[in-house]
Amino acid sequence: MFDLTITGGTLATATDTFAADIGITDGRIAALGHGLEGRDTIDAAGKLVLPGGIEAHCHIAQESATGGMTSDDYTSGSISAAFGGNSCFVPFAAQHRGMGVTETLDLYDSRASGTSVIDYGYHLIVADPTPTVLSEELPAAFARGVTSFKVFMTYDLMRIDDRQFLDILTVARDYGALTMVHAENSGMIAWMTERLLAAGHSQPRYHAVSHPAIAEAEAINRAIALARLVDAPLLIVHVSTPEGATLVADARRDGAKVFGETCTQYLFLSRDDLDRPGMEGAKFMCSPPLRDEATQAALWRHLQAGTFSVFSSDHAPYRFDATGKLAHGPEASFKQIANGMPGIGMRLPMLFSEGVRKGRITLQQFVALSATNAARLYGLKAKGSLAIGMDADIAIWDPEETRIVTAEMQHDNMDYTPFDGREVTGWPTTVLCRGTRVIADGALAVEPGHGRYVAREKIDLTGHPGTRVPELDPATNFGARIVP
Ligand code: DUC
Ligand code: ZN
Ligand code: ZN
Repeated sequence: MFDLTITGGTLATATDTFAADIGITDGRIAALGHGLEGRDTIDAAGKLVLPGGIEAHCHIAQESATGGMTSDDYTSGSISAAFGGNSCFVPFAAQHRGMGVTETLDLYDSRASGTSVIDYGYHLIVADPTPTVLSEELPAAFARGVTSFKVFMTYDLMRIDDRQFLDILTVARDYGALTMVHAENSGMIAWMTERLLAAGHSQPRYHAVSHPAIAEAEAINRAIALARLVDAPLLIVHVSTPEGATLVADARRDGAKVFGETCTQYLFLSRDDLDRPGMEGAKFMCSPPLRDEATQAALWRHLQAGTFSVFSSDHAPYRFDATGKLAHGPEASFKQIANGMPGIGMRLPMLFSEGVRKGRITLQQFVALSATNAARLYGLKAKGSLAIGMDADIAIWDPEETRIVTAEMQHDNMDYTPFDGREVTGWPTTVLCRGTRVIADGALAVEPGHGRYVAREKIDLTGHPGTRVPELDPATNFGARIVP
């Protein structure tokens, strides 16, 4: 007799689809089989039973370098994520210059502890890689289960230079952590911005012009070269251009430990959205910016072909009011408007509806992109699949339910959704985190605090042989030993 059974559903993993019941005991999957009995039962007849989603790129209770705070905290952010089919998320803990890394993680612990409805971890943003950070605090972060570090190649208050980037890549490599990078060329963006503003082009639409595609391609190319120099794993986050995606695909084909992520908005929105009347376009400002429809099609092809290991929302919620997008008033220039848009609750419904339902990707690809790949890449060993012994993190989907997207159905602390008015088919109706219903038949069923911090493990690089440059190969560098 199990604590809970989920019966009669169609299960899907990243490799298979099959009919089975699930038996859950002590929050873990204890059996997959037929005729299982439990003290409690969820009837999943006619439903898809999938691994709970893992949202691996979102900004929650995070202040930007200029002081603006995201509108979602770990309660509203996690609730919105859960309604969107997720049972775990990994927001960022952002170090700002002058802060220590341990201090940063303690701060985020104080924000997240006891407030989330789903399990969580953090990626660390490293903006100030001092010698102490590199030699003591990053290893200490790794030891407490923070096994991925994001760096920025742009933004004056956040960016690191190439040499600092190499330092972080090397420390991360040595500990088994993954470096993530926001790859855009800072100088190109600053140069374009200055000239656009001087010419009076300050409206939201010019945000896209100020971040040209070539700025992303240049930075991705450089980031990959830096990672290859020291044979370190690297994930390029929020890839928004075919040029960038091709660089990722080429590096992967060469054996480099390079991974790519794209996000909902780059598949479904375009720079035309930035051209909406008045300041409406500000709702669609994110970095890298939205591109065009040919880009959307190319990114879909890369998603289909496996270039992207991770598909995320990049939920960066700033309300369309003076607390967020309009903090510098209704006449603010694109340079003053907070970058980012909400979408933590829409990532999976959009991908399911437009991807699986429309035959662009298989259900297996959907599961891989929604949970399994992120679990493997980010060291969430007990999550991301339906297998005996794993956490019973499960999303039960009604594949036929059709909804029209509204801001109200998001459950976040936002006043808009960029996907307003879209019709989606397929919706997660019940979501479990460690065997407990977080969402039960469309309603929130736990208190904040159900979610626990998950200490993550080192990255699994099986199947990624890496590359070695001759100058760092003891066989061809006259024996110099710079990198072990
Ligand atoms: N990078 C992100 O990852 N999200 C929001 C804005 C940004 O620059
Ligand atoms: Zn970024
Ligand atoms: Zn982001």
